[in-house]
Amino acid sequence: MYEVYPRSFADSDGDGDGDLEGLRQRLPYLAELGVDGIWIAPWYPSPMADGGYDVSDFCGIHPMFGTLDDADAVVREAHQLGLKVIIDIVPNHTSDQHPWFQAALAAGPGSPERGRYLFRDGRGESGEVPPNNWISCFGGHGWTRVVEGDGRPGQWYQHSFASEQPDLNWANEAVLAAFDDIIRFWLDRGVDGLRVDAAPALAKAAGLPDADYGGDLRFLTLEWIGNPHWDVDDVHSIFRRWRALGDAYEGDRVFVAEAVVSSAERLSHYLRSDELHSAFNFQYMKSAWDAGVLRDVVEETLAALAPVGAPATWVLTSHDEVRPVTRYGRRTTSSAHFADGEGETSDRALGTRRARAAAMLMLALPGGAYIYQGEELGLPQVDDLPAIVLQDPVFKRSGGAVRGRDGCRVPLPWSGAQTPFGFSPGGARPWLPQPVEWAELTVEAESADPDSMLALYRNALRLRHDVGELRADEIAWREAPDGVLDFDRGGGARCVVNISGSAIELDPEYTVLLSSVPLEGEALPPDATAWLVRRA
Ligand code: TEU
Repeated sequence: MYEVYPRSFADSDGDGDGDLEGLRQRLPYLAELGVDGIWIAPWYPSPMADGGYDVSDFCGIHPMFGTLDDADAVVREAHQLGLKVIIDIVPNHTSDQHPWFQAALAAGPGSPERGRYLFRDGRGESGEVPPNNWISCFGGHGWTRVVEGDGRPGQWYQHSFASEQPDLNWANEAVLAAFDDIIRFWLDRGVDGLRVDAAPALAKAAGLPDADYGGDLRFLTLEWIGNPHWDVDDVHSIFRRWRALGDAYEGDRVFVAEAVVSSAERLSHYLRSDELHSAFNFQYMKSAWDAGVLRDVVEETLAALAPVGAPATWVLTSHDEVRPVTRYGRRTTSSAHFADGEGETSDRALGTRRARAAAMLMLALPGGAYIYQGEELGLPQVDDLPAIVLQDPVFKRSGGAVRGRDGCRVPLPWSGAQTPFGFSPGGARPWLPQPVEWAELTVEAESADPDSMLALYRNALRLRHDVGELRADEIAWREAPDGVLDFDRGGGARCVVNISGSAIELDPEYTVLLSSVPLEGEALPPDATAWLVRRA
């Protein structure tokens, strides 16, 4: 699957923002790349306080992106090209500009309108202290106080993310019923599935008790156990309801959870046979470039998902993460938090080399894989965007201490030697500036270079289709030196990843199908991966 971040994919009308017509025109590129489908990040009307994850109408299309007709055309033409289409649904919160929230502000305390959200009176003498100690993912506390109709400070509302993203109250049947209709609206239009944003956030512990963050006031959901606003067990009844709703449709309709939780075992709960179908593997995505760590995550993932019969997914990055060629070239190669590794210098050549090896590892594992737009071009994180163009609420809410995620959202370079590199027609200025060095990283330039990252992704995806063993369910580990991953796939195929400091000899009984670096003789150098097949 290929993640499309529509604002940065392709701009057809020259306003510097990507749009659905731009996406439609470029669908053949994705079919040719060899992916089976696309996941489109939010395309809804939105004030863009959080890159479109602040939705003001769940059944519309942002005018920046086009119209519902344009969305239908994307789905129709994707299907004609054999691509599935999954769209993002953002059920945890709305925009503060959503009519529901505006009605809640107007209606006042105790109203059914406020009951759609988590409004509470404050503590302290005049309600000036937030109702509890919950924090926001983007920094600061997770409550904002409103001004009531009489002009006085009044109740507080809870938000797991920015203050422009009030959390919905999923204990309220009216919210459940409204989302049933929203999900049907899109399934009726023919989308193949929904990616469920921030799935573990939906349910909150009854009574909204204080959380114990153990002194670390960061949103470290990978580590949270027993948190009252994340991965609360009540969340599962919502997904059982959705599964029943999706199963009533003809064809294969899937739900994909975005669920950053504390273990593969906790994740497996979302993937029980009557809940969601698959989930992004954040344990894997956030792992350091380290053979032992990666092997442990692969084994834990497969062991945890087997009992629920769910397929694994493997993913290196997304619109929220530091781009792999930058991350793997830093000293800190893990990414538990947005800020991890920020400010460290990155060795681009080393990072690119490792990202190539990592891509081949990911694509050799049993299950699905997600590629984020630009990953296939080896784009680096743009970590020197001027502060004036930064839009991520992380930047603002951290008082500028954390730059945030804009650096992985810079518009794609398609062709030509000058910005906007074919992203926009007529030389328009893209909404985030592209580095001039991206002339070497355009689709056009990389298509002409057999050693490019794009060529590697195309070759790897083609082999995944053509060599059935690479798609087998089984994986069998072989004894390997420290720092080396070596496993069989489906009998005849084999993947070797060298994360040790020195070259290793490859088994002469095998021949190389694909390697992440050119090989000299029978040796696999450090930070490289080879796919092998047994000699006839
Ligand atoms: O991200 C939510 C989410 O769970 C992650 O931000 C997670 O908390 C983080 O990776 C911690 O490791 C989703 C979207 O992907 C993101 O772009 C939105 O900003 C966010 O939801 C709010 O809708």
